[in-house]
Amino acid sequence: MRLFLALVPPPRLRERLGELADAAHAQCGGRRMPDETLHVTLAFLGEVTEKQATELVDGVQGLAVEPDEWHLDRWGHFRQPGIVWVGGPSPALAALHARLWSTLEAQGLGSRPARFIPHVTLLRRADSLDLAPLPRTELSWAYNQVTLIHSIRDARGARYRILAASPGEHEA
Ligand code: 2AM
Repeated sequence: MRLFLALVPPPRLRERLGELADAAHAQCGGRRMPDETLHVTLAFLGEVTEKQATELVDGVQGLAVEPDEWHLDRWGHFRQPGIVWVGGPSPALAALHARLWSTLEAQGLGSRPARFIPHVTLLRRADSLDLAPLPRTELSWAYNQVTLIHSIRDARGARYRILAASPGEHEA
């Protein structure tokens, strides 16, 4: 099964991100990510075995996440494959990313990426990557919980199923 670790936005922030996705879609076209799939990926694990998935569930349920706040104050893109995102640098998220990957590598799981650009993907296969006309973004994301997600791919894209979450509560 194909798994990843992510932060999942609380409902009100999800709505705000959805509004940004609408604005980006009106400007850039492409495929808008459905609201229910919006997240920031902390670690993409790819295909893992059932046994590894069980170990990951246990690990995430015992994970202590220092509460912090992430400021999403910029638009960005990845030229291939036409991804448009919102995000911004965060030493706290970079530290969480590094800590997660140290644990995952010790378990022989996944492959640590060369760099980490904290972002929420809003569009894929955008027709235009001219982001200059987009409205300013000033979102704040208070987080305290990491979620383990199963990505189930079908003809329409991917559906996400939450397998486990670290201790902590979502805000409204
Ligand atoms: P994204 O964070 O830029 O959107 C589930 O597929 C999530 O893991 C997606 O959000 C996606 O990117 C990320 N992802 C998918 N395939 C990946 C890969 N091969 N390497 C790194 N991240 C990947």
